[in-house]
Amino acid sequence: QIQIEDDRTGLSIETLRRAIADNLFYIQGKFPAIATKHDYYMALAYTVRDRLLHRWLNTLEVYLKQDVKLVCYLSAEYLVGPHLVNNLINLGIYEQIRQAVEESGLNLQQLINTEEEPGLGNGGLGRLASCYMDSLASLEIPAIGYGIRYEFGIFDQEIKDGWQVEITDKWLQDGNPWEIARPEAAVSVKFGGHTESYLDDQGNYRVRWLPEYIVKGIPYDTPILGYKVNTANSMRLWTSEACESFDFQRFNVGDYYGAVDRKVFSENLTKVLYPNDEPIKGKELRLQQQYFFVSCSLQDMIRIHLNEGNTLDNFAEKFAVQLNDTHPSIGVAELMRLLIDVHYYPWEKAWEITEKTFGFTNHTLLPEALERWPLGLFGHLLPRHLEIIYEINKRFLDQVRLKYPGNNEKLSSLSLIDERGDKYVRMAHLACVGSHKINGVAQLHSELLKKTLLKDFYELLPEKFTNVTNGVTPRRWMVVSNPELSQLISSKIGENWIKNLDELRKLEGFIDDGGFRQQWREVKRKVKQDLAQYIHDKLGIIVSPDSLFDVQVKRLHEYKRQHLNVLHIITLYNRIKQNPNLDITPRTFIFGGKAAPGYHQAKLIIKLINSVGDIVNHDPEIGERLKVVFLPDYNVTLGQRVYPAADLSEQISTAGKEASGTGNMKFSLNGALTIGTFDGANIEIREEVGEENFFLFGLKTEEIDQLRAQGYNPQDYYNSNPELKAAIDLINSGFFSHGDGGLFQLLINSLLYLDHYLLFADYQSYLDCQERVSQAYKDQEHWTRMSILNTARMGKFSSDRSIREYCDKIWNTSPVPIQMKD
Ligand code: 26Q
Repeated sequence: QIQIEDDRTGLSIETLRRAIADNLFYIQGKFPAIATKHDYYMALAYTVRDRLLHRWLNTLEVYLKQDVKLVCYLSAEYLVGPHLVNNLINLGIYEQIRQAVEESGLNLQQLINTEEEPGLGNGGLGRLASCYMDSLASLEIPAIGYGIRYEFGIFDQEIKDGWQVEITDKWLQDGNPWEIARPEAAVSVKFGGHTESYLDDQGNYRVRWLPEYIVKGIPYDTPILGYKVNTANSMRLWTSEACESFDFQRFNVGDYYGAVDRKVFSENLTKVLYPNDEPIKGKELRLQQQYFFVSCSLQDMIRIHLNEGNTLDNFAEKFAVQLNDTHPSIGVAELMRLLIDVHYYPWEKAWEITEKTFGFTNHTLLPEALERWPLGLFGHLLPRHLEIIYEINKRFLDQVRLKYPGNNEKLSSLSLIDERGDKYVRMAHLACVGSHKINGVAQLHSELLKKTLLKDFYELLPEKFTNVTNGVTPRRWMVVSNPELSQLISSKIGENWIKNLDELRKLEGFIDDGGFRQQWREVKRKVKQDLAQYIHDKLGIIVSPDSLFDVQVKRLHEYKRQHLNVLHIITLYNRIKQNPNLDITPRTFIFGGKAAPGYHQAKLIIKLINSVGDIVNHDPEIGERLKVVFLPDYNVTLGQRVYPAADLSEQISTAGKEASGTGNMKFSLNGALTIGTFDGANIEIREEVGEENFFLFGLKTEEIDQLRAQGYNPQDYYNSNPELKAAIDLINSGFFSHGDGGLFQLLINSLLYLDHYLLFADYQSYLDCQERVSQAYKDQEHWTRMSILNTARMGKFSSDRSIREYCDKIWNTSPVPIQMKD
């Protein structure tokens, strides 16, 4: 019998080759002689998408028919990373496609590198959302990831004269083959105006909201395929458009400009991602974005639910809605509004549904990072929601009064409204009251939440609190990004570790095998060589793959202390200058990360890194011993190059400041050792890999509290530590800034006189620890053992484990396997 493969689903090399040629012709409208790399990328992307669509539609059909419980992840950010290579891996067709592409005379890696990554997030929180989408699909959990389709994502970073320059991210300009618009599922979102009450036919008291304007939300769906399963969930991102009903011809005769203003407003709503990874004060557009995508998403859920013939009575049994930080927390008031004003539920019933529906994940301990909105702004934009929040607050504070009679302190500290000065709506309080579970993102973080930031809530509602330690997907962060190491691992223990990361433990059985350790080192050297090549191509800096690659990549923030790392570099520099024959372990210091455009201190740290690099890299006396590299435009794609090549992972935040960190997990998974503080998930990583395989330094949270209570004076450290003083003085002298001693003054003064993040207090401990690292690196056999053990013991930090915990502790959902029909 002759089998003819379908061009859209077939997997033979010949069929794939033909499909690519076909798409080039019929979708890109090109023939090979005039096709660009990008044309070929698109042709290939559509070829892969066809093979995915099959699974996607099947999945949606099963969800519909079986009326399953859906996890709805609400996140203002997704840092997806490139789709093509991830889909090839998850479909299990990388090898076939590679051959088909090669038979077409092309290079797969080149085409993969052509993809513009969707940068729809700032950093950790957005990337976590994408790791969770991968795990949800891989674990066959029905889910939708709701968010915003920003036309411009996180800016592209260039470095000019050592300074960060921001460039608009035009990720959509060449088209996006991975999304499908669903204009038929558009919804309307109201803003502004006022409310009025009325009595309905039965004499019930009702409220209606008469908005000032209405915006249309159009969903764009992107399939998120699980690893070697048939489940493909959707990421549904909303774009705003002007509403036809506000068409200027019909409604605004004579007010042409006013009508155009409204159209421009509507189209601006989802234009750009705010490039800040902490709240910005009073930016109305940001609140508009948050409300817009949350309202679209909740309306979408309700439509899906009612379409399946349900009533909203069992909404909470069919939807588990997770709030990724407070950014979507307006959802609590919005679901109440939809239930009460639109679907006529009584308050009590609506509240019961709402509280059961939502879960809230907190990602910070910094009080200044708590989202609050000025009452005036809030009430102007969302008048009905403010009324609802007042009512929620009134009922909540009644409960508080019962528990703490006569305690006004408690009332004021728990209230949803901050009334200590200017008035604000406290979004974290709204999220806490409106959710049945509240979780932190690492053990320490969840404990500190209960003791500090949300102490009063914990006392009142202890049963709501839980922890789910973050995780990362081993598909993107190992199989996709480090194929060499993945293959070595699979050659020893098979491929099951990719789905069940705990199986990496089996590597411990090979630890005494010198041949295996040799192979491990060879892989590490090869990926270091690749990164060295990249550094040379991009920056013209020559670095040796035999030096210790000491890496810190993450957003720039004072609490993350990139400048502590710089103080170490300068100290080593000074030591060599004092003793030119010093025998030290050669190091390549690699930095990467973006600073929020308005965060001057962070931008100054970037300049400092580059300035120190300029001097150190060109000093003949230093030679090959120290190199400093700042990689511009750190993003997911670049992360995929960097994590595999690291020997040492810098996780040096002030204890108690980093909620979890997730880069720390990616490094360790790829066999880097960590130098880190007692902070976030570092603690759990150390617990897993063993303290002898982790370089711990610095003050712990309680010690920091004590020190602060005594009165911390950074100058004591400066005056009593000659090496610290020398490093600071050298910066101040203008040595790194062509004699301009003032350039870094703001940074230096903030250390000398305030040092909020205790760099000086941790400096000596950090230096001593780095010395232990250097010594350890000299014994390559021992270092390799530690490296292997780091990888072998990372099982816990798979996002699959995190998602299972969310399913059990918070969402009450279980897998729904998808069978393929022919
Ligand atoms: C809020 C309001 C207005 C404008 C911006 C924001 C905003 C945007 C992004 C506030 C915070 C963020 C991002 C926060 C973030 O990335 N937090 C990190 O989350 C990771 C995942 O849990 C943790 O590992 C990190 O420790 C935490 O810093």
